[in-house]
Amino acid sequence: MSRVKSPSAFEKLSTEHARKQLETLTKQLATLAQDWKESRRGAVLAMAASAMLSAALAKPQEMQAPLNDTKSAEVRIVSSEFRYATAKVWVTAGRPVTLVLDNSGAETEHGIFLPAFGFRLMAKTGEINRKSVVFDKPGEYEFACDLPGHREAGMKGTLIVSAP
Ligand SMILES: [Cu+2]
Repeated sequence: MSRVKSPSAFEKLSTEHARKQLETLTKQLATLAQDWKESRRGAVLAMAASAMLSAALAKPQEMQAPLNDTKSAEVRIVSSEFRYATAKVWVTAGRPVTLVLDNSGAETEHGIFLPAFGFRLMAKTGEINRKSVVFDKPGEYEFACDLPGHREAGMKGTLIVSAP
């Protein structure tokens, strides 16, 4: 008997993973069915259940894909009044990076302005916007929200571009 690691071994793992998820979901479905009997929100619950089921069935296939070897790194910056949750951002010079401005929890429009690179990314209330960019000069640069008063209120951070 050979003990070669074959794709089928991996498939087995995936199948087992799917089965476990299905078991959990079956239990959840049973609970939902019970709820359905007791409530008038049956349709909503059934929809939620089928959404969970298809999500579970989709998972094992995702597992078979190689781990995401991102070519363009993504940096997420969450903005609120009046700060960035990520006030220090590290990137590598010469490599494409996608800056994601997550303004989904903010009460007003915010932005990221990097005067050194003439880079600007804005997001309205509730929006998540992204922009890909290559920073080619190593160094430390300030970024800030340049809407009136925001930078002064503390909406600023540092972009550190390291040499490759
Ligand atoms: Cu702002």
